[in-house]
Amino acid sequence: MIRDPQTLNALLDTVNRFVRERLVPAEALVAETDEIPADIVNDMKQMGLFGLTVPEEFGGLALTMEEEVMVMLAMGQTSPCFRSLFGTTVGIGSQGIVFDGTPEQKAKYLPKLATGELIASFALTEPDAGSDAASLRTMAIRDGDHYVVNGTKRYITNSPQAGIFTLMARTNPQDKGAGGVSAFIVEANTPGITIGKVDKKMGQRGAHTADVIFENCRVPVSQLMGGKEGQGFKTAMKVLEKGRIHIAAICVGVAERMLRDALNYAIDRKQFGQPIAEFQLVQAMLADSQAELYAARCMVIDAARKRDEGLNVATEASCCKLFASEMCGRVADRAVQIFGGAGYLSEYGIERFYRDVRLFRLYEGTSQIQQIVIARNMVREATR
Ligand code: COS
Repeated sequence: MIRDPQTLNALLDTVNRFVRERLVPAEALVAETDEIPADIVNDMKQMGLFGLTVPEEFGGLALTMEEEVMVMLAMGQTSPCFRSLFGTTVGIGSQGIVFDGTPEQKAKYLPKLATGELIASFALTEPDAGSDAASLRTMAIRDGDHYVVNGTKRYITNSPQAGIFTLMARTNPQDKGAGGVSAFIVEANTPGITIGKVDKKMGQRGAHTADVIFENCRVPVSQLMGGKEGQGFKTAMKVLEKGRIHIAAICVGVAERMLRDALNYAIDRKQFGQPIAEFQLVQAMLADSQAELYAARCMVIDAARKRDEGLNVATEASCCKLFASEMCGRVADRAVQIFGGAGYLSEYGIERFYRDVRLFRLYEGTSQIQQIVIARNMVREATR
C-alpha cells in the first residue's frame, strides 16, 4: 500500500540522489577500509533512514511494507553494506519492539532507534543453533527482579556498533523447544557483555559481524519483551518473516545494479569488430537475467501488498527470499561472465558484488530453510 505517492516519490528522489552522489562513489573506499565514513552515517540519520519502519508517534516514517520495498529497491543500487547499517535497525533489530514491546519499551527505545542514536542488533544465532533456531542454548534464568543471561551469540550483524540487542534466550530450561524461548531488549553497556573480534568475511566489508558473549549478565525484568516469557521464538519468526521481504527487495535492487553494469560493459566492449552486446550468447545472459529480475520484482511487490492488506504472507515471504536471493546469485555470476577477465579484477567492482551477494542466500534463513517453510505451509494448507 502506498499512502501518499507524492511523499513517497520525494523520499525516493532523496534516496536515489544519496545513493548516486554519496554512496556509489564511496563503494571502493568502504571495501578497502572496512568502514563506512562517519559523515555518510550522519547523513543516513539526517535523512531518517534509521526510522523508516518506526511508528510516527515515536518519530519514525512508519512506511508500509510496499513503501519499504520501494526504498530497499533504491538502496540496492549500491554496495549492500550501506543498507546493512540502518537495515538491521529498521528490520530485524527494531521490529520485535514494534510488534511485541510493552508501551513503556516502545516509548523508551523506538524514538532513539528512529533517529539512529541507538543501533539495534538481532541476537538469535548461536554457535550450535543456526537454522534450528529453536534449539538455542543461551539461558536467561530469573533471579529476583533480574534475569541472569549466559551464552554466546554468533555472526551478530552490527554488534560492534549496537546500543541494544533484541536477544532470544531460554527462560525455561525444561522446555528445550520454541516454547522455552523469550525475547529481551538488552542494552549493550550492561555489565557481563563482551563483543568478540570482528569476523573476517567473504564480502560486505563495511558491515560488521561478531560474537556477543553474555557472562552472568543481569538484565532487569523490565527488559523482557512484552513482559511475557515463552513468546521470544514467535517474535523472532514474525520479525524474520517481514525481514525476508525486505532482503528480497534488496536482492532485486542489487541485481538491477549488476545487470546495468554488465549491460553497459557489453555495449562498450568490442570483440570480433563489434560490441559484445551484439552477440547472441551474451544476449542470452542479459535476457535471462532481465526476465528473472522482473519476476522477482513482481513477487516482492505482490507479497508486500498482501502483507499491507493484513494477509498471512509466511509462504510468500519465503518464496520471495528464496527466489530473489538465488536470482541475485545467478545475475552476479552472469555479470562476471559478461565482464570476462575484467570481472575477476577488483578495480571493476563486479567481483565485489559477486562476493557481497553470496550472503543473501544464507542470512535471515538459508534457501533451504525457505524451501522448508514453503513446503510445510503447502502441506499444512492441503491437509487442514
Ligand atoms: N509467525 C508467527 N509465528 C510463527 C511463525 C511466523 N512466521 N513461524 C513459526 N511460528 C510459531 C509457530 O506457530 C509455533 O507456535 P506454536 O507452538 O504455538 O504452534 C512456533 O513458532 C514454533 O514454530 P515451528 O514449530 O515451525 O518451529 P521449528 O523449530 O520447526 O522451526 C524454522 C521452524 C525451521 C522455520 C525456524 O527455526 C527458522 O526459521 N529457522 C531459520 C532461522 C533463521 O532465519 N535464522 C537466521 C538468523 S537471523 S540473520
